[in-house]
Amino acid sequence: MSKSCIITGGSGLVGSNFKDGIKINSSHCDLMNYDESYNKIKSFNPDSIIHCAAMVGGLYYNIQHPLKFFEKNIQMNSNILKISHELGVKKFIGFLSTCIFPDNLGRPYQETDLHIGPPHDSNFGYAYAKRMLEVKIRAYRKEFGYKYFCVIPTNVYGYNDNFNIDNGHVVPALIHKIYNAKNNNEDLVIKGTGKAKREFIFARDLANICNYLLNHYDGDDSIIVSDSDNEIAIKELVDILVEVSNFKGNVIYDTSYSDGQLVKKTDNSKLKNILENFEFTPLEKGLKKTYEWFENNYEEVRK
Ligand code: NAP
Ligand code: GFB
Repeated sequence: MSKSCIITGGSGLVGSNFKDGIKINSSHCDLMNYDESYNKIKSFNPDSIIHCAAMVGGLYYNIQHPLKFFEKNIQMNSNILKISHELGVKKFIGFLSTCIFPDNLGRPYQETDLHIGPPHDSNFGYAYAKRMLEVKIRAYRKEFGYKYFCVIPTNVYGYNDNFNIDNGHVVPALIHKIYNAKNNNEDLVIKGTGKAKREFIFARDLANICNYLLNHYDGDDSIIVSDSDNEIAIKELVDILVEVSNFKGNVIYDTSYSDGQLVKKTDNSKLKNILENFEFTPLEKGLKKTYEWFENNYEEVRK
């Protein structure tokens, strides 16, 4: 990747897992502030932008803050696209998420399903902000002929995640909880029934796929990025995490918590046609590597 590729959100779970590119975060510029961000990004003279920056959080954080998720993401996305246009940035990747697809579709999601029905209520603020990112990217492409497109990752996990137990996603939240339960000899409490099903992708795999797409994909449409052959129930995820962390205590399911979307299965055939033989990191291996990384970096991780 040429050094003139800027990666916004470069300190986050996805952005930090890119091997090269100029990684920026809010210490370089607040993307909520157009002028500050325009001047900083102009100084790098980018010819491509991989836009990872967003307000991101797990199910329970989304349930609590629909307005904040909507407003912050709408503002950041509008600013970065306007800056890209003003600077004549040739290539741009925007990040959506499989949780923004219509809820209860009854079949695996395809890229063309994005706007055909309302998203799950638990994260409607985030979901509509992301859907407007897709609409805005389409409008810039149509009006100015830019090579801008969106990737639609499923649940991502890996190094440099947000391991905060209250606002993080399920994998980092459970890794942190297991770490605490092991050290304090406590029970491990899982939120919900464990029946919800998810697909997961290792952040390093997602970053490598995006790097390839930036340099080889000339299409206009969005692309689902998932390993859709490996959908598992949260309960199975818990069993793997207990195994790889060698947790020996009790596991309790607190069913007073919502499960969120029960299913968000994807059809990744479009990605598979572009990336024939990509080897996704097996979930057990990725979870073991992430748990060990968390243990070895406990003092510095976001929690
Ligand atoms: P993350 O770990 O929370 O990182 C967010 C990044 O955005 C951080 O580098 C943060 O910088 C930056 N950022 C936030 N607000 C900013 C602001 N006002 N100005 C400048 N930078 C700001 O998020 P992530 O999990 O890597 O997600 C990356 C992208 O993937 C997002 O667009 C997300 O919607 C998408 N995605 C994530 C998942 C998932 O499971 N994590 C799934 C599907 C899609 P600071 O640290 O300086 O605040
Ligand atoms: O990653 P997560 O928080 O978000 O996963 P979603 C929630 C699922 O994990 C639910 C179960 O089925 C929960 O019942 N779970 C069990 C837990 N224990 C815990 C726990 O301690 N913490 C958390 N967080 N979950 C998100 C969207 O949906 O997907 C976001 O809300 C984002 O907008 C993300 O796009 C990728 O997968 O449900």
